[in-house]
Amino acid sequence: EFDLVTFGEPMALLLAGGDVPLPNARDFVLQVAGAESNLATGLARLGHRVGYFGRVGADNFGERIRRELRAEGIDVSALISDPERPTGLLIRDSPQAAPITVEYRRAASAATALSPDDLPVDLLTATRWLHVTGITAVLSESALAATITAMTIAAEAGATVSLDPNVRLRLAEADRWSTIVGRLAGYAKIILTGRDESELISPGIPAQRWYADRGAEIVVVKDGGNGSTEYHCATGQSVHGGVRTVSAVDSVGAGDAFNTGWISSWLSGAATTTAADAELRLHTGSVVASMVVATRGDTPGLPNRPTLDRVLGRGADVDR
Ligand code: KDG
Repeated sequence: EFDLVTFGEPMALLLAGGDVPLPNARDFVLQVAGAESNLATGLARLGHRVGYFGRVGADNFGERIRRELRAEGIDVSALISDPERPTGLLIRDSPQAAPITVEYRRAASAATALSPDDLPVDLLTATRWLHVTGITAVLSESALAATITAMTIAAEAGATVSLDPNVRLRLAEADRWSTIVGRLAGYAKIILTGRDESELISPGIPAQRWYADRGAEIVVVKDGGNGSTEYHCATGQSVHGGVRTVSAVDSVGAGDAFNTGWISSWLSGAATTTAADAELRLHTGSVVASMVVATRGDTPGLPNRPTLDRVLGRGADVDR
């Protein structure tokens, strides 16, 4: 019934307006953030059937997140509203002449209480694909247990399971990330990771080797402006993809956008380890990422299907 199911902590994002650094910001734009909800949004916009669950507070931001995700066409029937804990909050800027600053207000948030009891087994057993990130697993012991249980249920029901570590050092130290991602990796067939975070997770060991040792079949390493490389563990072959260069205004969300294009490509038929399929997946990932970094916020740049098709050269430059 679903092309992809994913889960995590959806947050209200207060994004400082314009080029202003956070302490000077006077106006903020409200958006929805969260690595997994970004992926859910991206895939739903591309026409895939998507289910998303997790926890928000029974509060105003929680209501807003639920409405926004539902409006994207995502099934949020299993998203829990917690009357006792607040919705997670992310506050950040996107200045053009300084590094981005992120502040979290997510300690003891609703999502930290995620537990195996919250898992919607009906969704997890009715999906072609389950995507998880390390972020959810580092939120709490119960969220880690929920993540592993969800991966097990979906894999047993025949879903392809993918993992993006998505290391955020604000949430845990590198050692803890390495331990937790190592545990999750044993349940995932496909790894979508960033080059920098791989150096934190497996210092001195190439990501493709570290994850292959833990059972991965495909490891995709995203390396920003240097492009991305897909490693096929069984054969030792790799395929490199370039980047689509645009003038970037906000790099946050690039990884989720890449995953959106890569996974969408697979779900739409490019699902083998041939070089042609790998090239199409990497190219689609880089195109979606380029569209997101050219806009402020995590999701406003995520395209719908006709727009993506045109950027991929399957339509007119101008739709008029
Ligand atoms: O991947 C983009 C994310 O960094 C953002 O949406 C927030 O999930 C998030 C996090 O935990 O930092």
